[in-house]
Amino acid sequence: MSNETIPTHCGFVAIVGKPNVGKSTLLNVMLGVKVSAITSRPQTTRRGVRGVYTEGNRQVVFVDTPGWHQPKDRLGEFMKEQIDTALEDIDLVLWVVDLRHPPTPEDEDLASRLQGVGVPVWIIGNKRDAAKYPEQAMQAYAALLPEAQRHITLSALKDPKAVYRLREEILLAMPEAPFYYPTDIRSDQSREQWAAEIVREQAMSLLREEIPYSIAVRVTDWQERENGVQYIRAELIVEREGHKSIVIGKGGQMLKHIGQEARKQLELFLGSKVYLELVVKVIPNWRRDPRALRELGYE
Ligand SMILES: Nc1nc2c(ncn2[C@@H]2O[C@H](COP(=O)(O)OP(=O)(O)OP(=O)(O)O)[C@@H](O)[C@H]2O)c(=O)[nH]1
Ligand SMILES: [Mg+2]
Repeated sequence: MSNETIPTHCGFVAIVGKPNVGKSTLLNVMLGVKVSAITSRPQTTRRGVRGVYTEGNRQVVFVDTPGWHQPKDRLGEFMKEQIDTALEDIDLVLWVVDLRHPPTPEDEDLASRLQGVGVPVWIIGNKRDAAKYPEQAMQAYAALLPEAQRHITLSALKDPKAVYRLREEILLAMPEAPFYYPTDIRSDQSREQWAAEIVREQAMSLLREEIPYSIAVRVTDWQERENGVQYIRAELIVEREGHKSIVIGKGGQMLKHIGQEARKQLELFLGSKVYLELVVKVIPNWRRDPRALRELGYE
């Protein structure tokens, strides 16, 4: 009959919320691959990470963001800017909240930021599996943002089917527009950035106290060797000599452990053997040093 093509739908969706509520977990489940680092510690995500999901003639570009918090240093300011950037030119906001706890002043602060955002906001009440009073908690969050269009409670960790249902509704809400990314793209990160995040995730999980926050990771070499082994060299950057010896650990045990765990993850996702070389370097007070932040990709 006619050679009309089916129109495509595509949009940007920002995932925002306080630290540790499960934003990155939600994104990874939605995509079916690990795009964003997850740890049990708040402030894991440091930069806006785009995850792309395409199904048929519809595409969603999700932007995972750092947790909403009061910045204490230049890195914190960078993280806050990443949230502002993610809220520009978007079609939908997912405000993720933790149903285990009632709202705090930070939620009020974020809610008032979202009031003027000009696009629909859906409140996603996460960690339903571990919440005693999920309905009451959701009501309290909803009261902070009466204009929110939808209130959805789920468990990103324990109930992937609920996440897929949410993904379906998001796909349907996308406006008519050309695809922003090719259909085989899952993330805007380079493979080096992604691998660095995997290493940082393991370092953050295994180290204690303030050390997780003073670590940055960069991949400085990546080669495919003749036998199919991926050789990856990564630097763990710390702020002080004292931190360096903690990251290396007694007899090198800590660094070895971080390397083993990160290698497992990398091999799982790359589907090939990985030789991971880790070195620890000191850049004094890098979180406050604009040049160092730039070098580490936090600019
Ligand atoms: N019980 C429970 N835990 C969850 C759920 N979703 C995420 N978590 C856990 O919550 C912790 C934080 O998850 P993340 O996905 O890193 O949270 P985030 O909001 O991205 O955190 P930041 O990047 O620090 O802002 C991890 O230990 C997750 O395993 C859930 O549905 N139920
Ligand atoms: Mg995160």
